[in-house]
Amino acid sequence: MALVAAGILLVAAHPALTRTPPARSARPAAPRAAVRVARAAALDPAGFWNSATVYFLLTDRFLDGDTTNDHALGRAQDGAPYRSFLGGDLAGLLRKIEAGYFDSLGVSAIWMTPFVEQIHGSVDEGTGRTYGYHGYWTRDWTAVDPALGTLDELRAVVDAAHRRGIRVLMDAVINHTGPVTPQDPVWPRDWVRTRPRCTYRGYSTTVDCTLVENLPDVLTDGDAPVELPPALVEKWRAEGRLDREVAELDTFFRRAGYPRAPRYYLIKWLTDWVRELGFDGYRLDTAKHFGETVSAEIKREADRAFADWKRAHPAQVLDSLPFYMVGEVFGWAPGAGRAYDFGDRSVDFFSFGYDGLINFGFKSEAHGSLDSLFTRYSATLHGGALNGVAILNYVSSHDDGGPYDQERRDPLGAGTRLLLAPGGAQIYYGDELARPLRVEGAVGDANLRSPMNWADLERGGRTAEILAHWRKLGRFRREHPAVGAGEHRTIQAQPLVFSRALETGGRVDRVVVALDQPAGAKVIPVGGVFADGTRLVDAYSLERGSVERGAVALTTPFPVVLLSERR
Ligand SMILES: [Ca+2]
Ligand SMILES: [Ca+2]
Repeated sequence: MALVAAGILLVAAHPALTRTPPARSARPAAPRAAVRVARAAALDPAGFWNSATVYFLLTDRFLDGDTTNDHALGRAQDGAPYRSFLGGDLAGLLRKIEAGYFDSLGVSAIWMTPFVEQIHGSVDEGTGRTYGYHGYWTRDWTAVDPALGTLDELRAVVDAAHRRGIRVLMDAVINHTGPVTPQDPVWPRDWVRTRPRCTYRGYSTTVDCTLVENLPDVLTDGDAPVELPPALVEKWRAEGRLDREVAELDTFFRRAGYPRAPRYYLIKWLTDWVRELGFDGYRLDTAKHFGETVSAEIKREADRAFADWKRAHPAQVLDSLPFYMVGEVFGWAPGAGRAYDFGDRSVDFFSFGYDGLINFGFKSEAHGSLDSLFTRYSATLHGGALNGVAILNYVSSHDDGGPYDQERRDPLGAGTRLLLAPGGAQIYYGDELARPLRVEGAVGDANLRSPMNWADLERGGRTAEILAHWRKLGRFRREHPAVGAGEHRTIQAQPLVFSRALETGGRVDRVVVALDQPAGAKVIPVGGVFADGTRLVDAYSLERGSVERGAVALTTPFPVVLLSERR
């Protein structure tokens, strides 16, 4: 929340990436073995996540798989347009996982909005009556919101994704509780501050304050012990689980030795989901609004929880990739290097538990020259300021009022830019179907959160063509980790032809991509990446060709060519 401001196991398990550094550049061609996947090899987290495609969805807006939970907790659909719970749920998400929707897009990980129990009431922050359909207004960190489904359904989602080699990222909120409403009492004064409001002029006015009016800020900085909030005690007693929750907390504090300060309760509750269900990582919400040392603590406990889950579920462990943490440092972009500048203080979040950060610059930078953008990103990720860490690019998101293409004028170009850029790619649900980002009646961020336009896809036509484009690119990314994690080299500037190469345990994954090509016959220079005589396949058209005199001639109706060695 930012108020301000593998694949299928047998055939497409994610290519293993070892710690071997990527090739500095494409080498002169020589006979070489086909790049094949070895799941068991040690994985380099930055390489994995820079090559990953993360699918981000608002569970409430994705698919309604069970209409019986649509009015859970007595919440009415009486909010402002697109500001009530609208029915989407875990059952719907499960259905799409099992239908292979994510596999067909080459998705490596699903990031769903927070599933924990939200405030029961609603508030108006100036954009109309709003419910916690988005998941960022927690009431109870230990329960699944019944509008989204049950604990069993959540477990089924994670298990089903894992069976397909798809990881699941939990969206974790520690900065604030939900707003106060007539049905949702404020947490005790030793748990939260309710003022001042952040003014975002420096570090303290970004951290030690409430993001907006009536969004209590958890006291994540102090070490003073606090008791459980009475409202939670009453709730858990009514649910018959008070004794168990209290005993678990006692065990946690005894083992860890932490003071009973608010943040450690939250860390216990957040990491329990990892320990119980096997989430593969966190997307940490509002990362710049609580002290960075807190994220390091979260990571330490999450690592422990993930190891516990793996020990208890050996048959479900995908591989040795460690727990992943990607942060929402709103406004950070790779051009800034590792640090985020608060004005009066600069913080290197990568040094505090984050393996990756969301890239808030891509959606603007993608309007410029792709040659320049790709070259710049590759240079910073390979030997530059961001060597060894991950970035997550996006063209639209739930919070970004200035997406790459709000009118969806160029959904194919958006896919090309996002899925071929160096770094991780975040597909925001519906990017691949040109889901409208401006909807009748919606105000502010509600425009970005319209229900998934499955009906457009069922009608076929243009929407199906757009999806086909995203699928080809997404599967190419999954098949070739060099696309996101390899080193970029421009072969020809106009029209753009480039290569990516990634060395993994002595083997090299190489691709050549050509954009803006004419329909019909085309000749693609491969710049010595592939030797003369090498047999290539274009993953976009499935046309085949061989390299002759440093180029391959193809006839395809498409402007995009995605070349790799034929196996
Ligand atoms: Ca439902
Ligand atoms: Ca804060």
